[in-house]
Parts: sequence; structure tokens; C-alpha cells
Amino acid sequence: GEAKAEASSSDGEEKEYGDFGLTEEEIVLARSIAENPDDQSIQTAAMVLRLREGMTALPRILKTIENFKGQVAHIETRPSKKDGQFDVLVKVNMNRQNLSSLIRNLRQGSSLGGLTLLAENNIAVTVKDPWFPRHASDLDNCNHLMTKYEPDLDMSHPGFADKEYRARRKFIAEVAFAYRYGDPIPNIPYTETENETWKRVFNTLVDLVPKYACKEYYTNFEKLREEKIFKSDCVPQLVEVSNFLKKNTGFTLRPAAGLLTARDFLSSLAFRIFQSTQYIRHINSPYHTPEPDAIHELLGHMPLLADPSFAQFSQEIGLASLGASDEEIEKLSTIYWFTVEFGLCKEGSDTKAYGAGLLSAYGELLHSLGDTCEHRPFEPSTTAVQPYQDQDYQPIYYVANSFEDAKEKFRRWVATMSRPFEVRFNPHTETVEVLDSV
Ligand code: HBI
Ligand code: NLE
Ligand code: FE
Repeated sequence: GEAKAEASSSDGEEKEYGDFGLTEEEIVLARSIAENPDDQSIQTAAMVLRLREGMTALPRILKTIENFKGQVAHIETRPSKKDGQFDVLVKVNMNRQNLSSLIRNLRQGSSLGGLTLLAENNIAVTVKDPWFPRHASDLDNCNHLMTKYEPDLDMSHPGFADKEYRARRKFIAEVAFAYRYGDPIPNIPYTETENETWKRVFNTLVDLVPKYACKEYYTNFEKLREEKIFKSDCVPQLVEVSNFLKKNTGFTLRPAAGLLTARDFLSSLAFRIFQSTQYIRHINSPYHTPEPDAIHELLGHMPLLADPSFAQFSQEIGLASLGASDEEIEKLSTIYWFTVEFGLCKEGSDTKAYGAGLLSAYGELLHSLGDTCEHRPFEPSTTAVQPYQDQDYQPIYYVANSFEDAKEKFRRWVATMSRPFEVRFNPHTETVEVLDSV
């Protein structure tokens, strides 16, 4: 029969647990896990997911569980009452902290992958004092991946049918997973094909930057060329770029295996650390890819992270994210999206690009400054709730008056957030200090 039970989350409203007939005991076990947040022992937890588009989201779910170090103990699927939908019961063995991250991740990714989390009979996801990194070394635990668009899972990915490319991606991801705070940034000897992909994007950009990029970007792009860190025939190594940033704004890099959760990604910015991917997009799609790759990080993000005002803005988004609720993280990442990733700004009577997603994707750069999209003034309270998609060119862009103006507006908006404490970064110790506000 239809099993129904009260959800363990705070609202107390009834939640449907699918047709799997979870027992009351299983739910009680779940609650006891929630009450012992420090318990690191492995527990079995059950989740019921509804897949809205047939079974297509299933591989992504399994991969996500693996990413969070969970082991699938049991899986059962059945057609739900509505056509084309499936309910999936998954039992996993994993520790509580990873479980909490997994659930957050599944919820965050749900809009894209056509799945709904019907029930988590395992833990209360609202934790009173959410963990966040206090020291730069804590970022070793902030490397959770979003499983969205991957060569292993997406048939539309240009690397899907390319065995060699997939093996290469796996190798470079493992380098990032093995990285720990304090390690030297590993060099990747790039292949001829990878250098060729870089060259195509770089040479196109050299021609476009003077006309389309904001002056702060242009200045630092030229500096990187003068210092021979950016040159057309080979992909720059992260360590060289990290040293360049360090002397300009104190930012440094650490390798990341792929698209990180917004929470993990933003938290590193609080420490003036940028988590950078190291793999290169497939040679068949040089001018646009939905995934971040080293070309995006290097050509998109690096020039502006060397600008003091912009670096400060980036760090402030990061600081605001520490200990924020899931809803606030969503808003902060939307603001990040429409500024750092896809922002435009005024320069006299011109409009220029400063967003990294534009400056690493030639096709979208031209689109964003053409007349087939909409420009709106950047205003944190409305920008923060604007829905966006991350697979194709944006239909809407936000225009800031200047970085200083964007920062001022952002500060005023952040002050309306509900966090009961303030944070301050101490660069001498690479520590975030937490101050109770009264
Ligand atoms: N992860 N590795 C990596 N690189 C990014 O640029 C990135 C990310 N995760 C999330 C993200 N960017 C943003 O778009 C926001 O969600 C914060
Ligand atoms: N679309 C960008 C590019 O092709 O470089 C990457 C965006 C990453 C968020
Ligand atoms: Fe980016």
C-alpha cells in the first residue's frame, strides 16, 4: 500500500514516500542520525527520487552518489502513476556529513536533470551550525562535484564517443582529487591536440579583446602576454598563473576536478583561492562549452582576478557564502553568474564584457554585445532571483556601472542577509575569523 510518513524536516508537513512502503523503524533510525551530527560512522539511508524524464537521470544520480563516497546498497525502480515518470528507491551506505552534502547536491541539480527528491528518510538537512571552512587547508574538503554535463554521461558532449578524451579527463581529474593544501600545483604536460585547442581560442581572443573586453581585463591580458605566461602555442601552467595573481592581488589557484557545488566553489573565494579545472575542452567545440575547463578559467577568470577591485568583489561574494542557507547560496551563485561569469559593464557610452564565461567563449561574447539579447541594469535584489540556464547562450545580461558600483550595491544587499555572525579574513594566518554580531 501507499506508505506515508511525516517528513523529518522542520515544516512537519506530510511528504509522500513513493510506493516503497518504508517502515516506521527506518524513519526512526533516520531521525536518530539527525540528532547525532558528529557521528562519522557509516549509516544506511534511504531516498526516494522521482524521475520526470524516463530513466535518463539515473546514471547521473549513481555518479553523484559515488562522488560523495556513498555506496549503493539497494536500488529499486518502478513506473510512477504518471506516464513517463519513474520512482526510484536508493539505499546508500555513507557517513552523515557526506549524506547531507549528497542531498543538497541532488536538490540543487534537480531542476536540470528532471528529478525530484520525494523523501529523505535519513537526516534533517537544516543543520543549525552548518560547517564551513575556517582555514585555507579546510578547502581540501570543499571539492564536491556537480554531476551535470560530462563526457562519460552526456551523449551530446563532444567527448562522449572519444575514448581517448575520456581517459585523459579521468587522468586529469585524479590529479586534482589527489591535491592537498600546501602541495605544489602539479604541472600537466599538455598534448598537441590540447595546445591546438588553446591556440584557436587564444588567437581569436587576441583580436576581440581590444574592442569587446573592459579595460581592466585588457590591461591584465596584455600583462600576461608581456610576461610570456599567455602565449599562443601552449596552455599556460596553473603554477605560473597562480604566482602572477599572488603578486597582483594575493589570489592563488588550486586544482579542481570539475564543476564544483556552488557552496564549495564560493567558499574558496573567501580565502582568495580560486579552484581551477585543469582539463581542456574537446577540440570539436573550441568556442563554447557549458563546462568550466582550463581555457575558461585561464582566459576568462585570470586577467580580472589580477585586478584589485575585482578581486575584492570576488572575495566578498565568497565571504558572504560562508555558513549561508541553501536559499542564500542559490542567490549568491545567481549573482556570481550574472556578474563574474556573464557580466557586462559601462565604459563611457560603451558597453563592454567582463564576465569570464563571455571572455572564454568567442561565440557568446559576440552574442552578448549584439542585439539578439536583453541588457538590464545590475541590481542585486532582482538579479539574485533571475532564473538562468547553463547549457547555452544567455538571453539576458546585467550591466554594471563599474566594479566599484557593483561592489557597493552588493554590500548593501548582503547586509540584508540573515546570518547571525560576521566573518573576517585574516590573510596572515589564512583564517576566517567568526564574530558574533549582537
Ligand atoms: N566549479 N570548478 C568550478 N569552476 C567554476 O567556475 C564554478 C564551479 N562551480 C560553481 C560555479 N562556478 C558558479 O557558476 C556558481 O554556481 C558559483
Ligand atoms: N561557456 C564558457 C566557455 O565556453 O568558455 C564556460 C562557462 C563555464 C561556466
Ligand atoms: Fe567560471
